[in-house]
Amino acid sequence: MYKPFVKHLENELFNRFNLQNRAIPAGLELKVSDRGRNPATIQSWCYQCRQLRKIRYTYIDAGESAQIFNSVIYPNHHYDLPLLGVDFLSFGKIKNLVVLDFQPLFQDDAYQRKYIEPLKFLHAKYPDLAQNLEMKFYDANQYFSKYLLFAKTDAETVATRLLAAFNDYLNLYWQMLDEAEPLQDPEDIARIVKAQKDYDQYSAERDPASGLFSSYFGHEWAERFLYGFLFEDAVPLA
Ligand code: BLA
Repeated sequence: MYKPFVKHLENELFNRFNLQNRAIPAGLELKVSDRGRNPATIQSWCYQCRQLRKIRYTYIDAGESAQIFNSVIYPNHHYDLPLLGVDFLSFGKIKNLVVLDFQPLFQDDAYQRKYIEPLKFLHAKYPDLAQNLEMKFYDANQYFSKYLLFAKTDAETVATRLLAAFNDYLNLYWQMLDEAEPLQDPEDIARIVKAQKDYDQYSAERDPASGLFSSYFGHEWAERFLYGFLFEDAVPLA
């Protein structure tokens, strides 16, 4: 269901950047579940390039029961840009949840004006994908923007509307990256290192997928996947 989105992201990345593989810890890049009736596979890809220090995406294919495409793009530490976050989920073709955002590292006004306000017109362009839903797992005011796309929708909308929105958000993101001025001051760079690390910590601790990973692939694998790959700069709680 979301495989065309993976293809689209890959085409964009390979056409625009000089990608190098970024290692995924052994055993985490591909896993097939031996539990339950439907086989589930989870596969991940990870790259880096001069501008982007970590580009990761993951696809869970559990046939009819679940299709999930999740991705985060982390800019290099000398850019204070938001992270690009993608979470497209379908359960049983009935429940479809799509989230797409420029995930802000900071919430101050200057940052919002620079990196979030430019999203306003895209957000307005896709009202069917911007539903102002309440968040249960995350704090909407922490690492999300007010112009995120966040919708519970139907397969028809996913098939007909989401690719255009995805393409628009990606293009704006590439444009911001192109125009970004690299930070020079080591203190400014250290602030980004910390902000990206804090994002990983926050996300690892709250990830609503943790139970799903455990149920398909086991608790131990799930913890390694969360702390060893998805949010590798997070430290597991004792
Ligand atoms: C929700 N994301 C979810 C849910 C799951 C995942 C299972 C709960 C769906 C439900 O309501 O039943 C799945 N999250 C994943 C997967 C991975 C993951 C498979 O990290 C990793 C492979 N989540 C993100 C990113 C964004 C994001 C990058 O990982 C940003 C766009 C958003 N996911 C997001 C939001 C919700 C969600 C906002 C709703 C959570 C809430 O209500 O608080």
